[in-house]
Amino acid sequence: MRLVLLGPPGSGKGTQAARLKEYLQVPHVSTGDLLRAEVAAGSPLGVQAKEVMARGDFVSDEILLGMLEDRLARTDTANGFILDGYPRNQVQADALATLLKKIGQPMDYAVQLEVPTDLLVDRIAGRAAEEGRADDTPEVVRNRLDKYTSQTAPVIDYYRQQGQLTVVDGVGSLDEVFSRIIEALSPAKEVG
Ligand code: B4P
Repeated sequence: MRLVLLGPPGSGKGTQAARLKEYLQVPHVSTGDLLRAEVAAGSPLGVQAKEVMARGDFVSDEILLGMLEDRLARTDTANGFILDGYPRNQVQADALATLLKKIGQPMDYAVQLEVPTDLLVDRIAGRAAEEGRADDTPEVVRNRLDKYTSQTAPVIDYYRQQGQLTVVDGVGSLDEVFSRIIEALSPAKEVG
């Protein structure tokens, strides 16, 4: 199964992708995690990405596409993948469509996790207290939410128009949200 998880920062994309990975037995491809690994390794790309991420801005479309192409070229994605954090704007959505066509891996679902903004802010504040991520400070979170509204939210309409969008209520316990996603995907899972 090839699945894209969409939703604002704090909507539970990474959290649910970690569970879906076990359930669907396909890798979780998080562009945020790929970038954080580059930052941790101190690679030239990581050095470039570090400041951009700390501001809550988007890293360049060109860098992201290169990273994604490399990741999806790995053999573990042969039976599918869960893509989390990409696309974040229309340029990336178009690039993804072209890439998936090129590698002959059509997307099955775009799942949007819907969560009200005040809850997103609470969740991220909780993570900030636990993990101390550089981009989880209140000011940076505001910027990330603004970027989501102006650049990522329109991508949701694009998937809706393509007939690929499934909207899932992201409010509730981790188990509740997970069950809703599985339910939304079940016809595709049965088909295989
Ligand atoms: P990401 O790593 O994608 O960060 P995110 O949007 O906050 O989502 P994440 O998956 O981590 O959080 P989740 O909602 O699961 O991106 C980080 C940065 O990388 C971006 O700002 C950007 O700079 C860069 N970047 C990444 N992709 C890019 C791209 N394509 N183009 C350009 N730049 C890119 O969880 C958040 C918190 O909520 C957690 O603490 C979790 O425990 C909690 N939570 C989740 N579900 C819950 C629930 N049901 N109830 C209560 N709490 C819950």
